Amino acid sequence: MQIGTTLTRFLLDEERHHHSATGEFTRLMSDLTTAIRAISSAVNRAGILEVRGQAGSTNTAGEAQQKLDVTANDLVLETMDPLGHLAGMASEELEIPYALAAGSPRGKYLLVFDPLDGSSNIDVNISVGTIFSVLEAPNPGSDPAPEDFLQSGSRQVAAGYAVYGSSTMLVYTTGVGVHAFTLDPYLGEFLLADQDLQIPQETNEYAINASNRRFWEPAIQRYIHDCEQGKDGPLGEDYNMRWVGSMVADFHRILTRGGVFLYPRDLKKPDDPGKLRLLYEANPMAFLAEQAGGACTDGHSRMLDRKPESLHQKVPVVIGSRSEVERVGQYYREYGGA
Ligand code: P6P
Repeated sequence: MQIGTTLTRFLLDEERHHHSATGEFTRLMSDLTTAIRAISSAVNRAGILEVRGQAGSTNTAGEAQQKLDVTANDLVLETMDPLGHLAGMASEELEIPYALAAGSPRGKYLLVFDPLDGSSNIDVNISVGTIFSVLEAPNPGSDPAPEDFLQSGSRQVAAGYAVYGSSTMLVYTTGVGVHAFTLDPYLGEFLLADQDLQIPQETNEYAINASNRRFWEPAIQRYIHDCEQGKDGPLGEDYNMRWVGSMVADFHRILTRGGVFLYPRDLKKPDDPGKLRLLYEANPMAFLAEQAGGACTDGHSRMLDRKPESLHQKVPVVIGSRSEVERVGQYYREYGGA
């Protein structure tokens, strides 16, 4: 039986692409996968460990926290804190950045993460995920200021996600392609599944929460109408729709077989620019999408160019096959950006 390429081996080989590599990032990723393996175990035993259901608290967006949101968050914080790779962390589940324990060495990176995206799906056994983004700390070795996290997505050192589905997979990029690994629960190792993943340029599949239709801006209304017209409309072929309600699951499908995911600004909450967060959802997924030949915008401009204004800032998201993302952008321009 061939064991294949372990994530650890792949990371060590990948170091060669980064001439200034000190091995620090490799150790960070290796330790982060320890937390991910622990989250995978908790998710897979949710019904047994009685960690399903709501925690009775809310997150930064006022959304009810699931017990597993808190468990996953704590697993990342507790695993990563003492290891010395990070100067600080920020999480969807924490209002302000997490300050490392007094005795923990400060490292050169910042970790920003959504510990359990799509967690409302836990109780119905639908795939959820962990999303992470790694940035360089402006002042390595010391505690970061809150504004140190507010870096454009183009400055990410690495980004990735774990998807807890029929199998647990880890997908990440350091800017040298997108690579996917499957957790072998018996070995306890992530094994290389796909190297240099590419999002098919052409697709006929879209993902959007269609119940918000009446709140969409005209450009989105027009694009989705095109998709629904299928071969009778400008797209010239029938389209299919999927909506998991878990961005990681929807994005993983798009990364694997193409498609476009849209969570646009909608007028249901006119003061909200969107639902998804820039720093720990849109930016990491945008880095992956671009590295896989796809694209990600806020409808108007490249996501990775946006300068974050706050830690939990929300943005509209259009991500996936480049031709579809560009078509949406064209419609926004035709409608004068509305
Ligand atoms: P809706 C999960 O709560 C999430 O942040 C994304 O993972 C997902 O794509 C989206 O929200 C689902 O939103 O409005 O369809 O429930």
